[in-house]
Amino acid sequence: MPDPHMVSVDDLLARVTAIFVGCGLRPENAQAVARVIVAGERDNCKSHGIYRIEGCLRVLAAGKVSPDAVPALHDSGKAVIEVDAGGGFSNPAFDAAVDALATRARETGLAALVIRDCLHFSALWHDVEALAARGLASLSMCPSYAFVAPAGGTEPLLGTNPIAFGWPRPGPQPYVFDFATSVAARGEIELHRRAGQPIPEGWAIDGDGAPTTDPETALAGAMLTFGGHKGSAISTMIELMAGAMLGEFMSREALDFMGGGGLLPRHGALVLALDPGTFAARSGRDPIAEGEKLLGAIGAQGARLPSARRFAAREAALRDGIALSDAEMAQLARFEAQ
Ligand code: NDP
Ligand code: PYC
Repeated sequence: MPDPHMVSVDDLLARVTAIFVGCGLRPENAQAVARVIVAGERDNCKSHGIYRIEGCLRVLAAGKVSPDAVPALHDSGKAVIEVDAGGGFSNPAFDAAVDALATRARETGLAALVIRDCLHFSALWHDVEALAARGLASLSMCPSYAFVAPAGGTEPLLGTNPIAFGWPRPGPQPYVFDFATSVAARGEIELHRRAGQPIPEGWAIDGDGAPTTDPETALAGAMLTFGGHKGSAISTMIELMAGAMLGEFMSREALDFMGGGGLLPRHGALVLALDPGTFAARSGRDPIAEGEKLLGAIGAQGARLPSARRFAAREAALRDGIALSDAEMAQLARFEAQ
């Protein structure tokens, strides 16, 4: 990047929060959405960083998200806790429920959070990191829009359906992986399109089912699942668990409801939280220490752990600031002037 502009994490957070407040979001909602976007930029996850502001503003302008939704927590004392996002963004709903979820998981060993009726655009590592910081293992997943063909098919039917896993470790950096079940997130293809760059082979097919490296053709055709039939099955599981099982939209329905993929998708999300201490209690072994043996052995082979790149980017950003290009600075200024 030629001569990037260095912006501190706190300054970027203040600016992005102000953009959303200026667009009418309730301050708590603006803060929650800005936090996850700035965290993405800080960790150099460009596909879910400040590039997402535009999509959030578009859905706000279209009146398809409730700016002042107040998340409503429904806790009947059972293992499953629900939070109704009320047609608002998912992030404030998660923030409103995470402590209740963690408390229930510690009480019972295993608890689930159902997020209902939310606009979802964000990376999921944010959720599982929050639970790892509370000493819990977790899985987070949600459907998306039907942009992805099932393995062996050619028509978009599944979402890019992300799944994230978090495992607590001694120290501030948990074990976390987080990925789309498509080969790449749709945001990555969109960023290639904007940069005028071809996408790698194997990411997508055109309308006739032929492989394509043209981002425009890929966005109009169908994306492919990672790992062929294996990613296809995991993506299907996410449709069933975080869509059908919750009584919320699956990716096909989300696309039909919004009348196309131009706006952020509205659906539900599922977060499972597990207390390792409860599961291991009768074994007499310390699950975190046992986990460290494996994670250490992976590192000893010279293999990197998922999120290691992200944590390194985070450290650099907290120390030196976030590097933004001229185009990104200009875009921020445009949003601020709106
Ligand atoms: P990536 O392929 O960029 O990364 C997937 C995971 O693999 C990350 O945890 C990454 O860690 C890790 N990883 C990458 N390379 C290696 C390696 N060589 N060795 C070990 N680990 C590695 O993710 P995707 O493009 O699939 O997804 C990007 C984001 O998009 C996710 O955060 C996801 O939640 C989000 N998303 C959200 C959707 C939604 O509906 N809200 C839909 C689809 C995606 P690291 O980051 O450190 O490289
Ligand atoms: O990048 O695939 C994606 C995506 C869809 C919804 C949010 N992110």
